[in-house]
Amino acid sequence: GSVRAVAAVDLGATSGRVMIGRVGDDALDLELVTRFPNGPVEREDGLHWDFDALYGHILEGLTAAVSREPAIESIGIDSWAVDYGLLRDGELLAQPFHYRDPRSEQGVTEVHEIVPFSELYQRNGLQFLPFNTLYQYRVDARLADADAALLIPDLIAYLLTGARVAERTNASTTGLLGVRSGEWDAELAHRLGIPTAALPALVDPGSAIGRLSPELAARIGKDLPVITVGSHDTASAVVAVPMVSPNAAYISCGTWGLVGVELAEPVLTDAAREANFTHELGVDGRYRFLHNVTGLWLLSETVRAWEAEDGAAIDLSELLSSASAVTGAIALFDANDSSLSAPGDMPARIAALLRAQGSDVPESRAAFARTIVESIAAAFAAAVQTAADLSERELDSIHLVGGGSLNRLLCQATADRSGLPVLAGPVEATALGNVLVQARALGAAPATLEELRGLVARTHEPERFDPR
Ligand code: LRH
Repeated sequence: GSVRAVAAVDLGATSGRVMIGRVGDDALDLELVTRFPNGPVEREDGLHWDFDALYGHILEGLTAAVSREPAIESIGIDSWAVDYGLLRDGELLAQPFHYRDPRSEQGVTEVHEIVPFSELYQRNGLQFLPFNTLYQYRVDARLADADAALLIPDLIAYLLTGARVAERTNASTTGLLGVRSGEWDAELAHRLGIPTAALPALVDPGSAIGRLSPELAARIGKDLPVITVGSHDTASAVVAVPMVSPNAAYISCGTWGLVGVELAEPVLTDAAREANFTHELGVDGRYRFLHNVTGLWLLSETVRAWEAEDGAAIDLSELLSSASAVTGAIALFDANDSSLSAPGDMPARIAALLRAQGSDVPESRAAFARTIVESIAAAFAAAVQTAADLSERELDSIHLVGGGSLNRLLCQATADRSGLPVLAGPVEATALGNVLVQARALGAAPATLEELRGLVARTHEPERFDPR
């Protein structure tokens, strides 16, 4: 059969990319067009994203994609969750805040005074994360002046097409969707003083929501539709996890490690709430029953601090191979400790945690990196076990996708600590999931998630790490 092409915009917390995806009967591949850096920017009023820069990179990337592959038929956009921009009269009110900005702490206190967390969990099914959008909205004074609040991928789609929608998988991370209904919980918003007028109509992944404005069609070189995908990056990643067993767990590992299983029904028990397991909405109405583990953030922030100290770049693969060669006892710390969530100073903060628990601080950088990777793997293994217990499943394997799947030390350590085989890859699961959902909407890919995953499995065979 013929091969069809789409463009995928995929924005992670540390880098973004525009890719060409090609899909055929037994073909699925990605071509990188541009990759650009992303990260927190400190401004007078706190940590932000440089949204204007991101948008500029996206337009350049789409233009280059169409010139390389004129057969591109549509555009799909995904990004990290929870963050948003406010529009008034079609203009962005300010550069969006970064979810690591501490302003949301006050929002947490205020929201939980009005609606206790146990009630919130029954309503929205979300694990507690201090930056869930509802806490941010609660302390955002500008929300009252806005006529729309759009999550990052929806904001980009709006700028491209003029269509204002809220794609459902990402909207579920706001905390304002009913976990069972998948609709805005207007009563909850009302109690929290969050104006519902700014919340756009919800749409499912796979909807053609609009076409490029004439001006942008001319600039990019083609009049294209924007098709919603699982616009929460983790939702797109889970689409492309090549799970063939119903008893597989997944870990989508980039800045975060999202660890869990896919469910058809929510598990809204006290035990799930106490274990802080979330129910984010997935593509095709599935639940992403998972826990956020701090992932490669710990390593990238550590390396960033060492590079600043040295005034020179560090070769990550060299660091990891020397870390693999470290022998002897390895100290572990709690990767999820809240003291590690802000940017900056990571080696010192990890050392403080180790000292506070009476552990020796590794002296060499290799040993320090080993401690980080093993601590992440230990947290992954614990979360997999909790997912198995809470969902009452006998798990037989762990799929590890995303950037972390390239980290062989992490894959092996996760297998060793969980006692389960780790099936690593694809590294670009998120972009693949984005491409597949567009292709399916165009009639160019099979109908069910199981078939889509089968295509990923056939074209991107995972690498197996058996527990030792
Ligand atoms: C991963 C991710 C994760 C969210 C966090 C804000 O990129 O989307 O699923 O919890 O960023």
